[in-house]
Amino acid sequence: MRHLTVGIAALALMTLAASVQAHDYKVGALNLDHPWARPTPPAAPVAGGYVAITNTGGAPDRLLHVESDLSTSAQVHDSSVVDGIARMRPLDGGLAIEPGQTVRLEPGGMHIMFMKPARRLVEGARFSAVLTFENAGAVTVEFTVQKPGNEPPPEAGHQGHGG
Ligand SMILES: [Cu+2]
Repeated sequence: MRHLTVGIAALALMTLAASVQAHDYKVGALNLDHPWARPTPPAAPVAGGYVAITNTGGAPDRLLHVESDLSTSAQVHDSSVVDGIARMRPLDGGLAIEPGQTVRLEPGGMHIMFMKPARRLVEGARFSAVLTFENAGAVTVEFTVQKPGNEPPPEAGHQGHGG
């Protein structure tokens, strides 16, 4: 019994250690790798959230909406640079993830935009959000607040093939 308790404590510690590094989630045929958000200045009007979503199934899926206690409204945005000016717009109809595809939400590209965040995001903090997909359903994930460029290295064998 004592041995079992120690084992569980060790497991809990290992889980804790892993949680400050990469973290990922599965829902249906989707893998969500390392949700993270940028630290924000005080009273920032928006906060950007990022995650890589891989569709391991045989049917397309789409991210329909995002809810979080961080903000009353969150949207999926696409970014583009037009005449040297970065612009973003909400993705109509959600974010499609085709079978076998990994869609990376990252700075300068598509992202989740938390509107009017209720609090400042400081490095090392976490917040949760519910991502709802058309087929896979809803999944609660934790976003880690970190500076861009601090992402853990991609797992071996998970790198893209260029393009
Ligand atoms: Cu945006």
